[in-house]
Amino acid sequence: MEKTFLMVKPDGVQRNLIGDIVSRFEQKGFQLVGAKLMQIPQELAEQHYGEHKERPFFGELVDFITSGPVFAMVWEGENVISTARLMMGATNPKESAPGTIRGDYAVTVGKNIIHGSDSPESAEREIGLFFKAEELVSYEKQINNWVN
Ligand code: RTP
Ligand code: MG
Repeated sequence: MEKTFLMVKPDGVQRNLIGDIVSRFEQKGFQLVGAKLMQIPQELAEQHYGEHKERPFFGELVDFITSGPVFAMVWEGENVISTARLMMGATNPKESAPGTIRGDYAVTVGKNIIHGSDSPESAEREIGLFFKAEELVSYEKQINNWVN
């Protein structure tokens, strides 16, 4: 089953949005298979956002993501990578639709509440950066028979 890496960023944690965000993905029908509240070390932040190394906002991005605790999660489900991106909304909250997480809660691109892997390759890479294999669980829920 497909897995993705999602993370409530420091602004989402500070604004008490962990519960709402977890609830949205649970209610959609996805299954949580790993989670932890953590403070991201500088080196991990630089690796995680490595694709943006040359961008002018890289320094700010790393400073922001290391500025306070984040809630890191792995979610599982059919098409979870692309569907989670739709549920998050566009990167810039100016363009994210109402009903999406960023559309409902964010105003500026630098504080856009949630991160989500953008492809199967980045999902695998990011899950590996943030979680050890033994921190993920595999379990069956009867409710999945009503979703799939
Ligand atoms: P994320 O990686 O955080 O899930 O966001 P994303 O895929 O939607 O967007 P991405 O292009 O990967 O950008 C990563 C994060 O960088 C910040 N950003 N700032 N100042 C700017 O112009 C700018 N552009 C992007 C955003 O916080 C974005 O989420
Ligand atoms: Mg991204």
